[in-house]
Amino acid sequence: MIGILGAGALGRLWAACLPAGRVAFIARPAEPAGASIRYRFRPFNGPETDVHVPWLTAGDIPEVVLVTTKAGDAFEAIAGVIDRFPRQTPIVLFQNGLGSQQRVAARWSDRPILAASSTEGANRPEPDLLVHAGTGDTWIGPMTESAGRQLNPVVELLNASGLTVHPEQHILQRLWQKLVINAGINPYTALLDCPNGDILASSLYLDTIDGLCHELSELMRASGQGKQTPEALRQRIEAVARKTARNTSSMRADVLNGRITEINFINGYLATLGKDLRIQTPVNQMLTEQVQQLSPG
Ligand code: NAD
Ligand code: KPL
Repeated sequence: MIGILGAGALGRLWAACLPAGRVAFIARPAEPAGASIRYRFRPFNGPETDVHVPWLTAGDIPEVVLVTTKAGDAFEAIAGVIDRFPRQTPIVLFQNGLGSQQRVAARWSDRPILAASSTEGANRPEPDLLVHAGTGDTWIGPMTESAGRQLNPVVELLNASGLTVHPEQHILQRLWQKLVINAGINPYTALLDCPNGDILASSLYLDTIDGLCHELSELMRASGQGKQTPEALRQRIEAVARKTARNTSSMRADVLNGRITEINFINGYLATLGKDLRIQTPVNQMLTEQVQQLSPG
């Protein structure tokens, strides 16, 4: 059995793609685990299907736990249920950004904690409909020492989904690469309330992107992520903004739906890291504060 903690868009995507009967959602401690969760699944290609996913029962021991909450919820969600699972159960963190993964790995350093970086796209235009909006790749790698031994078995289990899953020994590097893209696109789309491609002609973006890329370059160098020039980072951000030009970013979608954004784990993480490393991060700080004002909490 594969346990999924967080029955939102990404959790429902994995539950729909993994073989039926092999998956269960994990309820919050105080939540009565009633009837199964039912929803319609619209795959990227092919007809819609109905999906029923049961709740994990007290006697079920999952082979692996996928954590698919938002970054700000992951630590508390895991803390609420982790004592139910044996010490050797691998736990895979699917959160965007950085900060939450390191916090979980530091707290449960004796457990096999892995992190995933995924470019799959899933959303729920209606509560009972899950749309696989874009296919991508998922890289999984170890965050704690004991996770190294579990990497290949976990990747093999998840490959049964038909989604593309790769082992990645240097998962932090992979998460940093995605962080750069999210830091350079998401806050602008949220502040300007526009699709990804439209940020490129805006004065907010044009006035601040070189400063942001300079901060990113300095932070990466000081964090052991190698030397990447601000110009190269800007090119990568702009290539993704053009490729996903008509997309609504996850941060803009969160703001439009009145949800808390993941800004504290994207530009907010970078601003905090800058303070720790004594690197000035005025653009990350400004973007974080402005996006924080757009969402609740
Ligand atoms: P979501 O808001 O749709 O789903 C999160 C779910 O977690 C919600 O159903 C929420 O009720 C649940 N949750 C919160 N606290 C919980 C707790 N204590 N116990 C159990 N469940 C709890 O978010 P999402 O779009 O599925 O994204 C989840 C994470 O995956 C985010 O960090 C996101 O950035 C990342 N991600 C999402 C996608 C995607 O396509 N949706 C792709 C890549 C990465
Ligand atoms: O990952 C994304 C997000 O929206 O969070 C990008 C790459 C910006 C695509 O929309």
